Amino acid sequence: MMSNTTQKNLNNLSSSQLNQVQVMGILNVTPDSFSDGGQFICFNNALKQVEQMISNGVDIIDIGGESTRPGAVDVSVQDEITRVIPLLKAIKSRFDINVSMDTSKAEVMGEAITFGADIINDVRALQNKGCLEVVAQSDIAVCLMHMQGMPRSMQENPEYNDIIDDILEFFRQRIDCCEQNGINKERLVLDPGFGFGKTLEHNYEVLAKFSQFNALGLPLLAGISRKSMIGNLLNRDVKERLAGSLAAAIVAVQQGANIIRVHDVQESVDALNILKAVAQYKI
Ligand code: 7PJ
Repeated sequence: MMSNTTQKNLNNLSSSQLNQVQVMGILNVTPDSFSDGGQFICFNNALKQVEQMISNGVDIIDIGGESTRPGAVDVSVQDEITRVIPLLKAIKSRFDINVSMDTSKAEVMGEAITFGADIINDVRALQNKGCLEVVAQSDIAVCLMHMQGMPRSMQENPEYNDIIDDILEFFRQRIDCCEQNGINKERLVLDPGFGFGKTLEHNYEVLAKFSQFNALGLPLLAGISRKSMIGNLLNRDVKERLAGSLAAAIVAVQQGANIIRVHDVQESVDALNILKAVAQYKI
């Protein structure tokens, strides 16, 4: 029989907490992203995809113009701006939806802020030159993601003392740094960065212990959708990772993830709705 503590751990989220979980839909406009690279390069296709995600219940659209997959090539500031800013403007003028900009470049952040982005999503946690300053001059939200190393080489030999402690320590340092530079803690979201400088085992340990990141008192984001941690565990090609991605997203939500970053919006909203239906009956 399941012990009381186990049951409590699986059920400790209230219905109202679950109702606040947000689905972030991924919109890649890079020619080389691993799962949908090139598909949305065409502007009109991108807008159709946004429309579809909105009708499927997305809360935030995450626009990314730089691929961060292992070994990806660098993109120039101008190329990234040309890819993402017209799309941001078009989305903001046509739809009433929150937009997040997945970028690590201060110049792109500045443009994104000017043209109405609601969140800066930085896989380098504002460590690049000028980022803290640009973000400090605005009042938008920022997602600080943990990554060990840099995309080109991050998967070569990732090592940690204690992966959870190491990530928590990184978060504390970045939060301090943000506060010292005039970015209030209230604006921050934290993300342990699945797949960024982490082995398969590291990724599952982070997922298993995800609830420990709640200790910092900030909203948490989990981005697991279609990643190799799903594919390599299940031996599934990128197009066959939906079930695994949904299961992992739900595990993260049950441990306190406030935002899930996904490719498959409709299916993720469905999975979340099952969790919400169950949560209504909890003691
Ligand atoms: C993440 C991201 C993630 C956040 C990417 C991919 C690679 N931003 N951008 N968290 N991943 N915050 O989608 O597989 O996990 S790009």
